[in-house]
Amino acid sequence: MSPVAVVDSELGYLTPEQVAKFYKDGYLILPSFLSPTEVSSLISRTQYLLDSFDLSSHPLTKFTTGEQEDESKHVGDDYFLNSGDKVRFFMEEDAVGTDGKLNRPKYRAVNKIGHGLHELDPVFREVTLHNPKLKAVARDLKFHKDPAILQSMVICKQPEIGGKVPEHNDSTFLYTDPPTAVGYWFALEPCTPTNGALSFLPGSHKTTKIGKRFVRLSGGGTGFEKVGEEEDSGAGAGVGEGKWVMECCDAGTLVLIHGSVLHKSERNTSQATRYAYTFHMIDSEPYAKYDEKNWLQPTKELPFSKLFAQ
Ligand SMILES: O=C(O)CCC(=O)C(=O)O
Repeated sequence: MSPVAVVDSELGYLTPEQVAKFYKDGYLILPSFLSPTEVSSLISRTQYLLDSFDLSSHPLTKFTTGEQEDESKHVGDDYFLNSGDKVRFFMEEDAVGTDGKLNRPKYRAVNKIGHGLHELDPVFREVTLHNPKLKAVARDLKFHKDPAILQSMVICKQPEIGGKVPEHNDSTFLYTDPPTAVGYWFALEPCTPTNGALSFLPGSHKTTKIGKRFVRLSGGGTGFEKVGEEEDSGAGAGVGEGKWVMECCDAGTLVLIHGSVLHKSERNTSQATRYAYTFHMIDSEPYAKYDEKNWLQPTKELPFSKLFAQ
């Protein structure tokens, strides 16, 4: 642990008003959290990764967060399930033709890169695990006692085909008992009404029960499973109609996302990319138990890193 980082992170970053807003709305927008230099180094690194990955050995795995019946066919393969400690590339659905081939250059075809960037890639690692400002935010928020980091990704939201992300909450996908997921989402480019800015249903974290979770199925693949006796009061078409707030923002903005708050983003219909970097924090044992059925599992080689121990 670096002594400088400890001193800086203990200075604090969030005001009491910002902390209160996070707990009231279930999310918080922090403009200019990343400096322009940090943003351009993350964009350059993303472009390097997109240019240099090997398409010839790629299974052309598509990614969707929808709940269509065929979802497990898309995501329930080894390429997805074993990506927690790797840097892998998932394609936009509309970038793969009926012949199974990409219909555009690979750097314009990738929906997201995941899910071990924060551990394995030096540039993403630095901004995630060795960032005094981030430690200060986590300390100020007091959401976690001993936060661990997992499931990092760059979401590319490609021009014209960047798929919509239906309304969901993150604790469904990264279940702990009790639920403790928080998303840290960084805009690397301006987010606008036409390129797929995030939208939120403010306050929904207080009324939404985590009634289902996304699990590895015993017979292989993935699916949704009911949690306890709770009715799932969460995502569904038409939920919260008229009450959603779209949060357009500039590059460098950090958005904190409570694991129970409903959020979504629309398809990118513009000519511009909408790169974002995101990862999640959960609390560690004994404060929360990470579910062994979760799609993403820590490995012996790469357990979840604890933020305050870095
Ligand atoms: O970046 C997006 O469009 C969606 C992100 C999201 O929903 C998430 O990280 O949970």
